[in-house]
Amino acid sequence: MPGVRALPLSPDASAVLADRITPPVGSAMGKPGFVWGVATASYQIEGAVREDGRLPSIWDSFSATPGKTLGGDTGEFACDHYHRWDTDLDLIASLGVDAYRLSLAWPRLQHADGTANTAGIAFYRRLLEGLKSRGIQAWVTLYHWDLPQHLEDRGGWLNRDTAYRFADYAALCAREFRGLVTGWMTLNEPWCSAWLGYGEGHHAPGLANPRYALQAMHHLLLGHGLALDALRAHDPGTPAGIVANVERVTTDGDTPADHDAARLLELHRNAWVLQPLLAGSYPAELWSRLYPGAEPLVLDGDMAIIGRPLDLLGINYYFRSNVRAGADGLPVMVPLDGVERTQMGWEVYPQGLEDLLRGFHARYRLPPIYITENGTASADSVVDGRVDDAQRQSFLKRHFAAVSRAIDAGVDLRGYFVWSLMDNFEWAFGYERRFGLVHVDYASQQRTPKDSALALQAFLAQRRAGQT
Ligand code: IFM
Repeated sequence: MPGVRALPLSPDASAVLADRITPPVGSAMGKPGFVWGVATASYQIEGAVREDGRLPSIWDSFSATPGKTLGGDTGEFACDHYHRWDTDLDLIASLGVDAYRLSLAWPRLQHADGTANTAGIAFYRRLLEGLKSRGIQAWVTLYHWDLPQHLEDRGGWLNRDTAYRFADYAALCAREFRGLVTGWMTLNEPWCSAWLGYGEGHHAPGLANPRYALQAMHHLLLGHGLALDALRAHDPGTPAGIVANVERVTTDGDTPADHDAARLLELHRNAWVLQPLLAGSYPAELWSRLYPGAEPLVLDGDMAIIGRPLDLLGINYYFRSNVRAGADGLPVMVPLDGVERTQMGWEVYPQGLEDLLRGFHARYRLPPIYITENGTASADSVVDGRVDDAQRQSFLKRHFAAVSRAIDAGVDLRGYFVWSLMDNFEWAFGYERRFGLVHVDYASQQRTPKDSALALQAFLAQRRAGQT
């Protein structure tokens, strides 16, 4: 593979590496049928932002604004995947995974008047056919944050009309790509779009008002429900759902107020998204306690659209937060000392994933669950052709064990996608933070599988041989 450095490994070395990552012996995760995959997103890897009629997105504008991203990094070139997709697919195939989770760039697929951009469609068709010919399932997210800028210019997710434009785009994708997609996901992490993008301004479009965030969330979820209808109308039979990021929240305080503060923050992180999707209502404490006056405008019938049954729910999990109650009883972040952290500063807390999955299972009627993202960033570098990412291997092994325990406890969990296939544009943190199983040298675009990639490859080979 040009541009990819692969390590020849002896069988002994492979076995050692596999052991560093393997889920517990006998786990459902080691059985045939469990879906193993890797994940990426369009703006984070593609580059080629001005090619073949692609329109500007909110992330082009945001990252080009001084001070918004670390080092002023943008997605202009990223991993140059738009040109290297074929060898990148070979790389994915070489890992031995069953599936690849990717996202489509809305600004590549529709012109500003809503008509189809045939060059963009041709790109994704080549990609999806390339996956199919390699025997790899395509799990496709419609929206991983790259909103066309022209829609933001008309209010973005604050404008109810964006939800309807999203449904039109979903219908186009379903018509064009049906037969090539194993699972559809409407939105990736609406919490991040709404809160980081409209509530805090750390993400595009960079607005900072909780009232905006609650309204943007409502339109995102409405768009999700309308898009589900469109996917089902134009690609019936292919499972469709949504991806939510979730966060474990605990308190090290010992007062009832501390526990209430943890409950409130967890509601803001998780129930804000999951409750409307799975139980048909918003948690009203969002506006009665956390953000007074921020109740969103919800029209008759909206909650029924948002609550359409899901065929699948993607869960993205990374860390836990610790809080205590402030003087007003509201949550205040109190980072714990002496815990293991990643390059992002996030606490490594695998138990949180099991806790959350068991909690959701007890509270909601869940559709089949897929871990659509889990992984870690570390300051990896290539030394003598090798990347020794010991923390990632240990992180993954401990999270696999947590997932396995959740399955044993009765959660219908059917697949796991590592975030990410390769190092990429980590949004406001630019290229410094490395989440990949594969190291990317951005100057040369050389890809070097890290030891975690080799370990995953070795484990999946053992699984195929029935040795897990
Ligand atoms: O890189 C992101 C991804 O785009 C969405 N989920 C979290 C990842 C790590 O921050």
